[in-house]
Amino acid sequence: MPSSEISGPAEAALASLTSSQVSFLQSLPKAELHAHLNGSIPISILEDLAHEFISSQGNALDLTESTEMLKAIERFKRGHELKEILDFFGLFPMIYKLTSTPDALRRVTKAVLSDFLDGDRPQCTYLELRTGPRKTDAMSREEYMRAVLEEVERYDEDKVGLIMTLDRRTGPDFWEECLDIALKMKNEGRRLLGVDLAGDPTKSDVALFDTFFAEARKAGLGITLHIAETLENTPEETLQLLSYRPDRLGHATFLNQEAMQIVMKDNAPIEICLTSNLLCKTATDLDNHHIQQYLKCNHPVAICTDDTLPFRTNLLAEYALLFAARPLGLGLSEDEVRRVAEMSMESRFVELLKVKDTSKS
Ligand code: 6MZ
Repeated sequence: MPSSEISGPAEAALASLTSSQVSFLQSLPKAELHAHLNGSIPISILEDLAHEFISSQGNALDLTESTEMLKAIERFKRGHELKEILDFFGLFPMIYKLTSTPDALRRVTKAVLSDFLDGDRPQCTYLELRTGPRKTDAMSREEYMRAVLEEVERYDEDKVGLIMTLDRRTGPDFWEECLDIALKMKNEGRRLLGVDLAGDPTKSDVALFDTFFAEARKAGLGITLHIAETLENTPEETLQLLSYRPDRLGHATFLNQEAMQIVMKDNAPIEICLTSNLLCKTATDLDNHHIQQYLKCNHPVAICTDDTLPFRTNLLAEYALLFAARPLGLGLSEDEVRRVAEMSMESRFVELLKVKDTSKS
């Protein structure tokens, strides 16, 4: 993503760095491990899809819908003002309208992969992209996964892998279908590395998913879970999620002491999304961001973007938030930033599952 497309705190941090500091950040091998496909679509591609959608409507054109769509694109360009995290989930129905055919899905997957991995200055060395299999009028959930995997597998396996996301708002019917698809993909040797639980953090009873995660683990898939993302996530829910023995954790913003002790003991890396947390207001500022407590005790973290489209950021700019002097950034030294980047590479599922395999034998 060209830096002109970013805005907000990460852009300010990046703009404050000297060109040699930016080159240093660019030179670091780093892994992006928490990026949602439909939240990472380059704005130009989304805009093209919107125009094509509108012109394909012909006489059936719904003027209100098309106006709303174009207004939403303009808001994406300006950067969204979110009052709270729940506003964020309302952004997706419009995006989903534009990525509901296999062709459109392939096109956005290709663009997202290219945005992270291609060009003179790729955002990352390695990418684990995640997405939830969506059933539409034009494709089944299995066709959805196959379309995304096809694009992922155009790259070498030391560049990119896929994670299947389950939406918390669903239940057994949904996860049973997803489990079948995941096991089929795994048996076929496709590049599905792991599974995730995401979506509106205030919804659902996470105990509904225990069999899904047990079966996924048995099949050799990695597990990452969005956990304790908001204050509304109860300590009981957090402990239930930790009982699935996740290999990594997404956000882990509001862990109480008991949960923190388990996380430290299991040494599960934390996927940290600084701009996402600031804009969704689950962190008030960088000084009070939960990354501080993990860095203090040298607990593994991986810096990630979450959703570059609504959060107007990129991975380089997220690293700038670590490196820039206070108050724009956390003011970490070169050695500290280098170590954080190394931790991201060590937190790839391929590495974590290797370690677990060795410790079993
Ligand atoms: C929880 C999130 C998220 O799967 O359609 N998603 N879930 N917390 C977040 N951080 C603020 N960011 C994205 O990607 C979009 C979907 O990912 C989940 C939401 O369910 C969103 O609908 P895919 O590719």
